[in-house]
Amino acid sequence: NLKPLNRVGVIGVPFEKGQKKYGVSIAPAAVRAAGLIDELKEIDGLDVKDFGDIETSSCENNVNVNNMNHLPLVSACNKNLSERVSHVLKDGRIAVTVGGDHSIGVGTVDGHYNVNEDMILIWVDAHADINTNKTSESGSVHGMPVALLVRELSDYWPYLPTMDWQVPRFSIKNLGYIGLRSVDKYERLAIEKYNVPTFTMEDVDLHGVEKSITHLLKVLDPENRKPIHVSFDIDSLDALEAPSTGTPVRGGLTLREAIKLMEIIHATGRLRAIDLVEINPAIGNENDRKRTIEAGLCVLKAALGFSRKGSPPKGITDLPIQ
Ligand code: NNH
Ligand code: MN
Ligand code: MN
Ligand code: MN
Repeated sequence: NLKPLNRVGVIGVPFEKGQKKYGVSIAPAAVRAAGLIDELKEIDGLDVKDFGDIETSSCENNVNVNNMNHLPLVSACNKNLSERVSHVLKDGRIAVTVGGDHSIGVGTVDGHYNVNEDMILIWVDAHADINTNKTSESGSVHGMPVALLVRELSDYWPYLPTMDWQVPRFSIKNLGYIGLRSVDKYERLAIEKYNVPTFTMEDVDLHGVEKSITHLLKVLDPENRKPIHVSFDIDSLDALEAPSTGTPVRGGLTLREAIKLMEIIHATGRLRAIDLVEINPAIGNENDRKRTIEAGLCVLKAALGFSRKGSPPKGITDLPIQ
């Protein structure tokens, strides 16, 4: 049985070739500079270890095979990332991955699945990221990670050069969505075909974020025993809360809703991996940048046990006497 873990391992992924805009690759440095490690260390009882950044191949490779931009670079980065995530998990830590665009979800989920096939995946995003190369209108791999990961869709892909290391074994039955509000036509078809439990913003508005995530967890894991992987796209937040991202969408989660969502996930004691992706510090002004990074930090901290109630002084039971 899974017990709460109070150890985390942080991984940075300075990678942006899964989408077209400059800037997502500087997010790990920007989030670190904003105090990521120290703020996590301030969480009561949390043991934080920094596993550094993933090597990302910088060779300019503009090939666009099969409507998948920079596939060899995406593949190489994710192969390294998958191994690093597995390593962190085997070290008995929650894998905290700061991207990078969302194509890196391929590596984080692959690395998690390789250590624990029981894992369930909560994809928190404005988008469903379940396009294949045939259905994608952008050719950007950050819109395809879920389709690459799930075994049920493997027949819908051609042979993908450089991707032999990644065997899609994760079942779509263990996937749930929350936050969606910009879903492409074939993505909607896939979600309905496989009956993926999905709380769009429409559903969150109807039921509230607490009931939404509680229901999702219940459906995916009625016995409360499976490790949880949360892949959090910053654009799940409303564009007002997180403006510095490549594809902002209005009408999203408030920061308070996202914090509540993460507090509920933390309370399960079963969170084992969390990705924070798509922060783009090169978009917007200083204020936008600061707001977006702060929002990301708040989300990670809530997921890892930061309490809005504060924490009492360690080993002390009374106020100091004069
Ligand atoms: N669905 C679009 C695509 O496939 C947009 C994806 N953009 C994202 N996903 N930011 O989270 O290109
Ligand atoms: Mn995404
Ligand atoms: Mn998105
Ligand atoms: Mn706790």
